[in-house]
Amino acid sequence: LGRRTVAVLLPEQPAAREPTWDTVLREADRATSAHGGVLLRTLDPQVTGADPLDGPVRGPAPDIVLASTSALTGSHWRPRAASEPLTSPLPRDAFREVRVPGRTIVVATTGSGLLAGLHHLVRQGESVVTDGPGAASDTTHAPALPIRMLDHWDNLGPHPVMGQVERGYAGGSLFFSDGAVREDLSRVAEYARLLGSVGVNRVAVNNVNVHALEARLLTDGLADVARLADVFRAHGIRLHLSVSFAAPMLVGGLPTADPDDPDVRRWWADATAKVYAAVPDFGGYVVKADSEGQPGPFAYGRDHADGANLLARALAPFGGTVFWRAFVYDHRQDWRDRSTDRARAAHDCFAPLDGKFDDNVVLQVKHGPMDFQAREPVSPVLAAMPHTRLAVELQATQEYTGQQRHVCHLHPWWHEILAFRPWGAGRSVADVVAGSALAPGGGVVAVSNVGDDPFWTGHPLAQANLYAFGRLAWDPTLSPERVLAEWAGLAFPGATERVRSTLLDVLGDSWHTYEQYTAPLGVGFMVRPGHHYGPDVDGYEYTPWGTYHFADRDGVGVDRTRATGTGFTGQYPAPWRDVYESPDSCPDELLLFFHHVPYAHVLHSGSTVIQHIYDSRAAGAARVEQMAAAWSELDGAIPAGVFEEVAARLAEQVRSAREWRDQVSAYFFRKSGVPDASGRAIC
Ligand code: GCW
Repeated sequence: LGRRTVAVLLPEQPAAREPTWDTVLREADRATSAHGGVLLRTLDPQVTGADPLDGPVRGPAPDIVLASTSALTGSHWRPRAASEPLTSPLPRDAFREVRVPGRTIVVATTGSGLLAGLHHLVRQGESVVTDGPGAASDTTHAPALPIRMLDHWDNLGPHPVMGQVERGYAGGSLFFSDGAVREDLSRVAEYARLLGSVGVNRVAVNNVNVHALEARLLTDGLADVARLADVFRAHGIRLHLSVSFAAPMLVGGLPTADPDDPDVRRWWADATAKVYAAVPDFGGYVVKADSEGQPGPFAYGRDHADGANLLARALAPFGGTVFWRAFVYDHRQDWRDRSTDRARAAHDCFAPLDGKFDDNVVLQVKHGPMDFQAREPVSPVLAAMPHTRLAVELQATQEYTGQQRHVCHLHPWWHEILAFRPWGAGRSVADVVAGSALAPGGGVVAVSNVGDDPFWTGHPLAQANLYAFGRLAWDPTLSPERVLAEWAGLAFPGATERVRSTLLDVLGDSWHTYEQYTAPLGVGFMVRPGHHYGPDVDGYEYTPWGTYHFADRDGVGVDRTRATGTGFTGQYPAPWRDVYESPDSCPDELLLFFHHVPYAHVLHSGSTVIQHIYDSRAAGAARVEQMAAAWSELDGAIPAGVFEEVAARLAEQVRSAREWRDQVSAYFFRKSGVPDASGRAIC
């Protein structure tokens, strides 16, 4: 907030005070005193006059006022720009920004609303207070999505196969070390602050693959979980745990985890009551059930509504929520079986259960029907369950998008997903997860890309994905360009125009570039099995994972049509069921997701499939070389540590993109025998 004078007016009664009020004071102090500003604080404004600032707050007239609506009770203060009294209550997390020439006032009813307002002001930099006749305005800001959540896939200690953070590319866990919650949570406090500043309001701290040790967080670990919850609470964030569906057996010693068993129900009710005794505002559970080896209700002949409602009923008396993941498929498929289609699995399992979930169940649906590939269609589950609270799950951790060694800015992709209209016109995915009259919204969840790395995200530029996630969860309509420019300004304060434009250049289109050198036309999974880094076109082709491209000498792609394929297109409502059904109308970028076509098939772009494979690989790798060259120009213009870290990772991205180009091109040349029409040499 620079050299401004800031007044903070908060309620006087301790009962009405939330922990976030103190954070507002601390943050306002941080944003002013460090920059030569002045903070006028009062917890007892004793508002009587027309302008409370003429009364209790002594000192220079404030440029900025942050006030809770309750602290202004009794005040008749109403700046000319204000369309209604400043005391009018606002919804949770919302704030009002009233500007008059020379003064900006933010009011909110809750601490988290006021905190959001404060961060909003900080983001505006110099223009936080404006003069002149055009400076009067009154705007209410409220998050579009009620739930803005990050899931961590952190284990308590190193896991023999996955490491401490499953699919983590930013070091170890921020929360856990040596099998327990860290003693020193000061970095977690910085993390909570960071998340609060971008509007994240829930966090799940442990992996959805719940191993034996982590299953005990729910019981033996509660005192430590409570310490973590305290840290997040101060920034308006509720804590969640991932739990094992078999917890009654694993930690409770019962012979079964059957949702219909009264002892099982009692066990969950008791365990949950103890969680709330330790963490009164606990958010709830996250559950991966019957998926990739995790236990679930299928073992007892029950469905996923039975499973989810079991936990929901334990949480309901305390206001908790179950985030039940829809990522359920057969990971032991026979690759010879061409009729089973993994893309169908979530819809087949969940769509028939619409309307059967309790009100405090959120069904958490991965954005695509497969698994966070660089390109997939939007999951049809998001259009199939109008009576169910739905959340869309994104993956900030770059499992299939370069593992934070590659620059891959995901906001344009996420923006496209949230703006997708499953019925062609009308509601978008963002609207679906915001809720309707039939079911409240479940919001948006991202798998976190953060660890104990000094840059938080391994690749320093991957911070932009974390930032974008928070901002798009607050307002999915924000343009990726605008948010990226905002991030660049905040992450590199005082940067020159040249630095900023290079950042935008390197990051802006990097998802498309990544798609170009890796995954042509909607084919996914051409990665090294297990760790998923680098190319291996047939790596998953003859495995049980259901992730095939079916390339042969004549063509490539998966026939998911109703006419001749797996029928997956039929899971979409019109018009998409028909758009995807025909190769004539299917968008190029998804062609091979929905169709098996000959290499000579001509795309809408005018190119053939095989020539597109060659051209886009070459273009993608060449673009990465340009990105690295652009970055090298920043030597000396930004902090050396960041410059060098990014330069080293870009060198690896150049190497890896060439490897992708050459392996994928060679593979399809050898399969098809069709030479590259542009004359490029292919091995
Ligand atoms: O993409 C797969 C990952 C698994 C992950 C799983 C999931 C946590 O490879 O590592 O497990 O998705 O989302 O549950």
